[in-house]
Amino acid sequence: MADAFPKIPSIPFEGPKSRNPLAFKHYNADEVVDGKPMRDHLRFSVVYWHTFRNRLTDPFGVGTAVRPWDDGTESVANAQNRVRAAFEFIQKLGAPFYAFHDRDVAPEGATLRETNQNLDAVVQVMKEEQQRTGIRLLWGTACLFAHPRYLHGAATSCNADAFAYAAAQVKKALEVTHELGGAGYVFWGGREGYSTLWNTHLKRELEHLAAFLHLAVDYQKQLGFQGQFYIEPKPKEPTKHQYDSDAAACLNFLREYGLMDHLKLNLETNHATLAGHTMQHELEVAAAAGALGSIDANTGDPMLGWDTDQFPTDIYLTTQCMLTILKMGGFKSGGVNFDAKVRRESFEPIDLFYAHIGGMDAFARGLKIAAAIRKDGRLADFVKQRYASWDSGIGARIEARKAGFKELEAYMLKKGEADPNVSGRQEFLENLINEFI
Ligand code: XUL
Ligand code: CO
Repeated sequence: MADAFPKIPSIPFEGPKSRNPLAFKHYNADEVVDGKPMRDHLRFSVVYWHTFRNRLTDPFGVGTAVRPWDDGTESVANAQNRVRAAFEFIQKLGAPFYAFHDRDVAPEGATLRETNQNLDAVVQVMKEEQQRTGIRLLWGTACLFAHPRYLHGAATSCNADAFAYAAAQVKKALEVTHELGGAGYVFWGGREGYSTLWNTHLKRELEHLAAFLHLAVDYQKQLGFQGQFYIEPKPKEPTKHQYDSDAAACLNFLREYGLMDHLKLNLETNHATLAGHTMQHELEVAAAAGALGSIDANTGDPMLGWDTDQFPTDIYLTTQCMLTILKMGGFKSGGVNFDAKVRRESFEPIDLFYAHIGGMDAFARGLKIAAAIRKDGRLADFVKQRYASWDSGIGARIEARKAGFKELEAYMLKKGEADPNVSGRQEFLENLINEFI
């Protein structure tokens, strides 16, 4: 196959003074930050679905994407060629990972058997391309939301056959993820939710979702797949209410059904904002439970209330992400996965490069800024001081569960009043952060 991006060289690092739009200004893969090369901190990943399958349609218009390497057919040969174009892109960009859904990479056949054969034929090329380039799979997943068989959901469908079909599909997706040496596997509940409660047995659907995940864990063990399982919260779209609505709801679900040891969270910025949270909130909630696994890096548009999946360029956002990730000791199996798409107006192949370069540079800056804030230490010291009353005396006795209500009453009767002691200093801290940005 001829090169898909013949005019585009491998993207170099040229530093902040460069004016070359096809160069990194901040992402320098080998540069050591806080004891580790940027490459290993950030573990950037390109998504197959948006970058290679999204035709840039919207509800009002057809696709606009110009993709000269793609003949537009649903043939296996076209799917195999697309893989070669994808790996050329990822290699030129210098991202170490990618992620895909089963149906992104290979066409659905007339039967499940034929669909599985199509997938095998394309996975062979993916394997060859992984070996040729050294690019690795961050995670695989199954598309359990596009086909009409899943219109009522997959694991939470009212139809047991839809559950069975989804199980067969995930079984195969796990097998190919394992074959490709995937570092993880994601469960995003595409249509696992409801449009109206008038027709929905909510408790039964939740139990089915839990059963589905337990069956997946069983099969993971049978396969010997060591990759990390993740669940990806999202509150709405396509359903009115998705069961995995936010980090707290996912954690509650995992705890209720005995799944906490088996799944971590894959958090996405635009899903956080749809849930009425900041990404920083979602990250902190997951990290506090020891369950922050990976992130889908993107952003929404505050003027648009839907899942616009834009590339992240906001340095405050990337700084907040990297502060929590550094605090938890870095990614283990996860990474910064660009679940983002170019705008419908950005239809040329080169726009895919600009988009990813911008996202990678924004995260590289976020990483450097977060590392500098941590090295400076004033922010962490402030927080530590703010809770100093818990480090000794009555606070330490409460934390150790030694003081009961009787002792606390006696303590306050003697002391008289709880002094608000110090200001929260929000403005002071916002200024402090701005010293670094
Ligand atoms: C949908 C979404 C998915 C998951 C994988 O909003 O984020 O692409 O990341 O199924
Ligand atoms: Co996502």
